[in-house]
Amino acid sequence: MTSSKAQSALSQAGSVSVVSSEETSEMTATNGTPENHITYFHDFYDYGISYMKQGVQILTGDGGDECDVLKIVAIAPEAENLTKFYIKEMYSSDSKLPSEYPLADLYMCSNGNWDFFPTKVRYEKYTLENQPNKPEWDQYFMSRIKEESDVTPLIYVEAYIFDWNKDGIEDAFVTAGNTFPSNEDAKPNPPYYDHTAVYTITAFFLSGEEPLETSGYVTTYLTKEPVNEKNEIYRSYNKLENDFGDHMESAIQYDSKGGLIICPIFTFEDYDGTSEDDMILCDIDGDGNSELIVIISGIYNPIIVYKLVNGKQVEVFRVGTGA
Ligand SMILES: [Ca+2]
Ligand SMILES: [Ca+2]
Repeated sequence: MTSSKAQSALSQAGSVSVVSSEETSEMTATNGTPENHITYFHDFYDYGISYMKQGVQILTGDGGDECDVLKIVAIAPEAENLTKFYIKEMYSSDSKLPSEYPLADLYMCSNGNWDFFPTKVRYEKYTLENQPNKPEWDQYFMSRIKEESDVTPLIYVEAYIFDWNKDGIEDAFVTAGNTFPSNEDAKPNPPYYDHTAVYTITAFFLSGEEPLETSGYVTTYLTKEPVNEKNEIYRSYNKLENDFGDHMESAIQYDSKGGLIICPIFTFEDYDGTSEDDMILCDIDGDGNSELIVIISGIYNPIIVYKLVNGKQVEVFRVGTGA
């Protein structure tokens, strides 16, 4: 990294070019895009996600972690020397500030030169007062929640909406979840029912296809039995009067009348928060069609690239994170 930074600085000073003469001639030959082109996704690291070499995609299947991928693309230009294509360009324009969009400050970087975001995305963030009316989504998420509990409300968190397969029917990448971070002083306010669940589920709805759940959990281990280290109850809706138990998140559940209430959760455990899977629609390989890039929440979880093949989503590449 240090030597590239030095190269970059030298380049800016005009004394050394960061691209080889061979690469320079390729660039001029194909209107700004070299024959061999690479695209990285940048968050903390630079993840190679497309490397087209003489018309053939090199990054396919399971690429291992980002270090393994860097070995595969070893002779390709390094990410920090390339043009940045900011993910905020993916979103259709509305009144939101760019910073209100997921991943808005992150970017792709590439030596390609084409429209990286041909499929525009509408982003919707939901509140308890403003929930979407989507029976198709309800059907999927309710069936998942009811695998574990019949008395847990369906709460939507956010959705990315677009038309990836261009059939005029909206496709959506949707997260539902009934927990959220909260740490103000709180008294117990447990749910009315005993057998409730907490969940976070992200699913992709491509028109004409079965929903694809990218990640999710529904669990019923959280009960009204007070936190009590001796009894190995480390997380609960209740705590004993003078006992420990940190409050760092709450759940949304039903009261006795079927209304929604906020139920503080008390815990002895480490709390690493809940988060949603993120997604990007981006033409990473320059074929004019967007790929769906899913960033599974949580450390060590992969970044997965899907392509549309005969109208269906097909996983073509994954790279592990957190190595
Ligand atoms: Ca569609
Ligand atoms: Ca593409």
